[in-house]
Amino acid sequence: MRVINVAAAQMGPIQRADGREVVVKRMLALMDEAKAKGADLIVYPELALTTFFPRWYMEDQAEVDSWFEREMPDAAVRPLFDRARQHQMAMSFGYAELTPDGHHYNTAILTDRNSNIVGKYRKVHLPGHEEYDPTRSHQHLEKRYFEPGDLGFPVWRNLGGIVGMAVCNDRRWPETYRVMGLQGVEMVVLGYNTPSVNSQKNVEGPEQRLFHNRLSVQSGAYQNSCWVIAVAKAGVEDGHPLIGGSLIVNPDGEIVAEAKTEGDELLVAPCDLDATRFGKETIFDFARHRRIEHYGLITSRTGAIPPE
Ligand code: CDV
Repeated sequence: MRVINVAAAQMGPIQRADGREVVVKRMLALMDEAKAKGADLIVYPELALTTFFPRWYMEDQAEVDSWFEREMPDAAVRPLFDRARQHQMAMSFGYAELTPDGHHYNTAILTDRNSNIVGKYRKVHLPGHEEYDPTRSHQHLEKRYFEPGDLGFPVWRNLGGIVGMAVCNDRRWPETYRVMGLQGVEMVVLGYNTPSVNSQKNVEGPEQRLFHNRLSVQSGAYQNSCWVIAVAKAGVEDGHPLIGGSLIVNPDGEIVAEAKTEGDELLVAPCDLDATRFGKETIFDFARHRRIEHYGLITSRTGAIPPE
């Protein structure tokens, strides 16, 4: 057995006025609870340090940049790194990254037990739109504030296993998991901020959104025989509701833990990486069963083109 005790640290809402110090205090409380429960790895949501700012239409670039971190760790976040090292706990969390040469990404990092950053991922599948859209019930301006990630879907050796990352909307795309699956991924960690209602279809409410969350995460885990840890930022941020429903899913695609609230809530589960082997050696033994001669369209065509 190669067990990683994983803590999925769902976070309740962060209001626009909440400073990073307040948020980091909440993250530290979750980390201390995770330590008390024997966690080796703690996973926080997408954009864990701030409110989900892409819901706000902004034209002033200085205002936009105030939501981004220019270095990692910066002063506000350093206590998290210090506490994680003290606890000998690996961690992953999402944040808005502004690089020294001016690029903006929706980023997640992975650290080892000594708080060294061993992995960085930049969100590839950016949802939403670039300009203010009055037809939507709320704005989702990720395409305005972020560039698509430029790092692909790498995986890293950490905690005795092979770990990959994704961010929110990436979890809905089978390509996300498969590219990591082809590198032998054993655990995918991801965070999300999913509005409880579809901004373009108001009958798609929280129940259906939670269903799509489970469907995406469970199928990604099963079809690549890996653990998936999916962690929400949830609850009502300045009047805008986000679903909870954080999940720990095993390599059979079964849910082993699921959040019950829309607040700060910790799920802890022992995840045996050797449990990934059966699927990887049988029905999803890629080397024996995949037929890449038929998959060319996946990388040569972006949008669907129906026959004449
Ligand atoms: N933050 C996200 O990527 N949210 C999307 C919403 C817009 C659908 C998601 O996939 O949950």
